[in-house]
Amino acid sequence: MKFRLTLTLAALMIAGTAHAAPAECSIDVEGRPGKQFGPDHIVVPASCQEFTVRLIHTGKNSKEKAGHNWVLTKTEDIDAVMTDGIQAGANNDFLKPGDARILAKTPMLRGGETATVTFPVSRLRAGQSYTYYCSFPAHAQHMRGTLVLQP
Ligand SMILES: [Cu+2]
Repeated sequence: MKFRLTLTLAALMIAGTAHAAPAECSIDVEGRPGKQFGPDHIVVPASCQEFTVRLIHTGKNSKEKAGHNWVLTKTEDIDAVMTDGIQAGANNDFLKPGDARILAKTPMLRGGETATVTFPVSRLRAGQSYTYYCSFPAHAQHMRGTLVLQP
């Protein structure tokens, strides 16, 4: 009886694994105290249909004091997106509403919060440099990373 139960549990665990999203099509990104993203480089496999980023704010501050989000743009767009975002203000998470240059984004989080964003990989092109950053004022200088599509 005990042996059979063990087998059943093992089968359930295998079934659970099979239903989970492929690990390489998702990644956890930590927004850390000291305005750091970990990791600061992401490689998206072209074999993925969609890619999911789970942002974890590992700090303790409020959203107003030191919020973190994860915003993806082409590297050449980031300066203009940031300039427009600062003008859009805190009510818009420092992002211009409807900005088509923003390829993916999470909400602004406070310490301890987690958010997930999933975007179609067809949005990315091989050979194009992408940058992700936190749009909270004065965070982006340090709080940014690069993303590429792996052909
Ligand atoms: Cu931040």
